Parts: sequence; structure tokens; C-alpha cells
Amino acid sequence: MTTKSGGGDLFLGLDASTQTLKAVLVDREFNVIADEAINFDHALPEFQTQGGVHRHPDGLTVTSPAIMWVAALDLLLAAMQAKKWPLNRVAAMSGSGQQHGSVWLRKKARSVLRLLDSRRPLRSQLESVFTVEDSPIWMDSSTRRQCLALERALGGPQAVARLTGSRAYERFTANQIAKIHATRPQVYAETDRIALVSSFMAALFMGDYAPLDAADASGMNLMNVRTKKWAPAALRATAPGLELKLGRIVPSHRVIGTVQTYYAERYGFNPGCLVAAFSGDNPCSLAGLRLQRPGDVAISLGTSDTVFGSLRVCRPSASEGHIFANPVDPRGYMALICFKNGSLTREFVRDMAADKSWEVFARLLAMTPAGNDGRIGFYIRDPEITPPIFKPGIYRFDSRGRRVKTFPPEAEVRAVLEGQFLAMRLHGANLGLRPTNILATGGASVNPAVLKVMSDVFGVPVFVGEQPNSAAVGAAYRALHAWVCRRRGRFVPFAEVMRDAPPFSKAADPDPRAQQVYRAMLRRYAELEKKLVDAK
Ligand code: 5FX
Repeated sequence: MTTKSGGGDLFLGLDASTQTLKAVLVDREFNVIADEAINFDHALPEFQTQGGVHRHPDGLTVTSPAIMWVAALDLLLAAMQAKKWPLNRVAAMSGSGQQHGSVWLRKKARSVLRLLDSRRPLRSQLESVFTVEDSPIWMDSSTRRQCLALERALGGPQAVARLTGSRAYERFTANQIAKIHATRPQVYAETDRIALVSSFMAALFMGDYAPLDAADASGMNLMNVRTKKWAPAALRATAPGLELKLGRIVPSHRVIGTVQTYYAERYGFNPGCLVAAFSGDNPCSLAGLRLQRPGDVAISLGTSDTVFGSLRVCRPSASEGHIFANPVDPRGYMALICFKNGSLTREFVRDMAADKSWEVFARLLAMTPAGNDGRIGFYIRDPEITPPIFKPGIYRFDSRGRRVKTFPPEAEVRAVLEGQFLAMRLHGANLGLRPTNILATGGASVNPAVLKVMSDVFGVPVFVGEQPNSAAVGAAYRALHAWVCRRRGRFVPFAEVMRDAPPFSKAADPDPRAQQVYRAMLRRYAELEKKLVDAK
């Protein structure tokens, strides 16, 4: 068995997401050699979650039982052991957690963590350490009042965005904390530590409270996104005595400890296995997709679409998206923008105009030129956050900007794609994202017709990569990064660590003739969008 601190040749990445707890094992050649997942609803039915969460009757509150995550870790570790994962070869590990969710621990939690008994599962030892049994998570939107109060205290949405990287959002941890402080002051008083999901999972492995990493701490409305330190004004406006309950923020590539003896004794981990700071799922995905240089942008085409990428400059906006600390570059930033209308909206248009068939969709698309003869459409099937258009509907405009009721089918299919990608280009640029290449992920990234329009609208090549568990893989890559930095005793650029990773494959090249068309169209799109937003 390898016992030297950080000795070994494998890297473990965990991902505590909303519905599952996953683990991947990665070797020095960047191959995923094993993976495992525990689905909360199926494996732990006693918690009666749906999609890993409890939606409360007010329609706004969404929570998950904190002990369920612990119980899932017991199951995950047991499964890894049963499948004979070579855990004694793991040199370093890290993890990813759904962002914004908070875990509330009472004082005794720290001694329980330090004295974990390797003869017993974690669940039975941690059952009574929570002051809040149902953790508020990122899907919660019950804190409008607290958001307004934070914005008032700090001088408005733009001031909050300038300071923390995002305007006040309901799901962001400050506003969740303010709500618990206001509605359950006793619970707040009894809480010794408020962890994020990521730092809580790290604490389980370290056997002590774990510091927060700067990238995940950026999703709290509490950290000065430039200095990566707590922002005193935001702390004061949220709840009294908060800094002590939150602990330290460290750079995301920092080694924060070694695994508790519990993991060596019970599961055969190398006792010197390093634990690197855990981070949020979006920052970990950025690492998993290796978006290390400004200009590398990922577009994830899922139920909702997400655009994210690395940035050198920090230019937060109150009207769109988020700026986080970069998880692989302590001097850099990352931008993240979510668009609610993603795949379901594209499928809705496919069903309406293209006979429910992607083949027909692609054939129709080929009948129209880039720019759609000046037609522009906004397809708002679900209330949209970027841009804020809350009233569902289809808003179609002809080449002279006049609202029209219908488009021919071949124009309809092009309009939905061009509209979505123009929105991404416009709002991404407002946050400083100027792609030089795009990595497309998510369900719809297998569709060549969709990727071709993406490439033309942005005017850059589009790549695809097989990376199904990008957050867990990103956590493993970050563990490798932290391990290399520790070994060399200095910060080593992530790009250097990942230099030999296999390249992604190109799926589409932009048509140079389309550049001019989309540049002009972007201006018109922005004007029409402004009118729609102002009319709400
Ligand atoms: C990002 O701000 C989010 O709220 C989500 O992507 C969560 O991180 C999902 F886990």
C-alpha cells in the first residue's frame, strides 16, 4: 500500500449534485477508469425526495435533507469498495457540489467529524449534528424580501453585483441565511458553522470543518469577488456574527488536508491521500471541460441552456449572469449565464414546425440563409431570466421590425436557433465572454444542424467532447492540479497540468460570409429585445 502523503497515481472526483452523488476515478492519462453514482430518490426512498428535493407547499421553498447526502456517501463508498476500486492508489481527491445550498452544523459537529468511528457508517454518527435538517438549495426562490433588503443595504442591484459578482439572487446563500436568521433566530444562534454543500462534503472527508473555495463562495452574495475575501458590508447586512460561522475562504487549488483515518481504516484509502478544496458544480465543470483560457467558452444545451467560460477581467452585471472566482486560476474569473428556454423550447418548435423530427428540422433549416432574411424570433415557452421576459409567448418580427403572427416553417426553425444563440452572444459579451472557440455539451450537442448555426452566429469553430460527468471529472482534474501545485511547491497553470489531455473534436466551422450578417443582426436583436423587456 502507498502511504506517502499524496503518493499514488489516481485522482478521485466526487459530485454532490441535486439528484445524485457521483464519483469518478481518473488516471494520469486523464482517462476515467471507474465511475459510480447513487441516485437519492431510488437508493434512499425513506427521504421521499423527488429529483433529490422537497418542494414545499408555498411553491417557492425547496430543500434537501442534509443527512441524505451523508447516507448517500455511505452507499457510494460501500459500492466503490464492493467494486474493488484501488482506493489505496488515490493520491488526491476533490469534489463538486450543487452551488448555493447551505448545511447548518451545531457545535458538536466538529468533534463528531474529528472522532469518526470507522466501525460505523457516517449516517448514524452525523444524524444529530444539523441545526437545520432540511438544507435550502439552489432551486429555492423564497427569499425575495431578503434580496431586496440586501440590495437596499448595499446601494442597489448594481452595487451588489459590483461587490459580489452577482446582484442579489433568491438562491444565493446570503439571502437564505438572512431568512433563517429572521424566521428562526434560535436556530441561527445554535449554529456553529454554515457550510456550502461542497465544503460540507469536504468536511466529511477531512474530518473537520473545511474552508470554502473562492469559486463556490462566489455564489453567496457575501464575498468580494475581486479580493476573494468576505465583504464586511454584505456580512453585516445578512446576519450578525456571520464571519465566524462561515470560516475561511481559500484558493480553489489549495490542498486543505488529508483524508480522515476513517477512510483508510474502513475503505482502504491511502492515509496520505490529499484533499483539495471542494468547489461548486459549475466551476468544476469549467475545469472538467478544460476552459482554462479566456476565449474558451462552453455552451451546455440542456433543459435550460448555460453559457460559461474563463475571464481575465471582472465586469459583473446586475442584469445578467454571474461572475465567479475562477476555480483553476486564482487571479482569474469565470462567467456563467443561464437561459431557461433551452431544449424544451427547441423541441417545441421542432414539433410545431418540423413534424416532430430533427431530420425534417435540418432539411427546413437548409432552405433558409444565415440571417433568416431579416426575421427575428423570441421563443419564450417558460418565463425567461436572460433576458427577463416573464410572459410566455412567441414574439416574431419581420425584417422591418414589425411584429408578425407566423413564420413559414423553414423560417421558424431557423428563428428559434438564431434567437437563442444571438441572446447568448449578446449577454455573454456584456459579461466579457468573447469566444474564440466553443465547446458544446449537453443533450442537443449531438445535433449537427444546431451546432452549425451556433458556429455561424458566434463566428467561431464549435467542438464537442465526450464528457458526461464534467463536474465530477472536473473535481478529479482539480485534485490533480492541487497535487501538482503541492508537489512543485508553487502554483502551476492548469493548462500546463492538462497539456497532454486528448483534444476535443471539431464539429462545425463558421461560414465567413455569415459574419457580416450576424454582426448586423445582433444590433437589431438587441434593440428588439430591449423593447420586449421594457414592455413587460
Ligand atoms: C448555478 O448558479 C445554479 O444555481 C445551478 O447551476 C446549481 O449549481 C446546480 F447545481
